[in-house]
Amino acid sequence: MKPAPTWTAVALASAALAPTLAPSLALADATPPAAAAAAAMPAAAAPMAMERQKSPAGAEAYIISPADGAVVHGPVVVRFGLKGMGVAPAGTRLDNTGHHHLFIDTDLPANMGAPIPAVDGKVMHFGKGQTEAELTLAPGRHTLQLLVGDYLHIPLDPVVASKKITVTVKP
Ligand SMILES: [Cu+2]
Repeated sequence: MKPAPTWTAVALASAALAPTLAPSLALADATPPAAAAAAAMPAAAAPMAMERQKSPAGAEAYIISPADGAVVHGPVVVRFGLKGMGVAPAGTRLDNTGHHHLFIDTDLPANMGAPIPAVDGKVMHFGKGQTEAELTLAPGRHTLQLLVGDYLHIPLDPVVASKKITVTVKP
């Protein structure tokens, strides 16, 4: 008859311990989410800002060709490279994808929170998921730079853009 009371005592001790541990664990867990929620407040308070799609860590856009500094004859075929994420047509919402935009003789947009504009001869969208383009450029020096946009043409966060390269088109 002795073992029965011993078991009961052990069970009671565990039951008594559990409620003591649970609240302290809950408190410890609550601190980081509360801090994160506070940090997220300014973004949530700006309903007009469009939510940017996240780019995967290490994603990179680059111009495969022409090489930076190349001297070429027109028309110029520009080949777009993308590492660490995929290409999807505009309008297709898929995680870790986007489509290319080519900036010719112009800087990337100052506002990365808005859809990339289409500017004739300066900013081209490749919304079908194209990975190259043939350009007719006037003779002389030109700059080329890629910027990846999401299904709504909004740059990703963090921004995935190539280095700006320079090409010289021979007359
Ligand atoms: Cu676009």
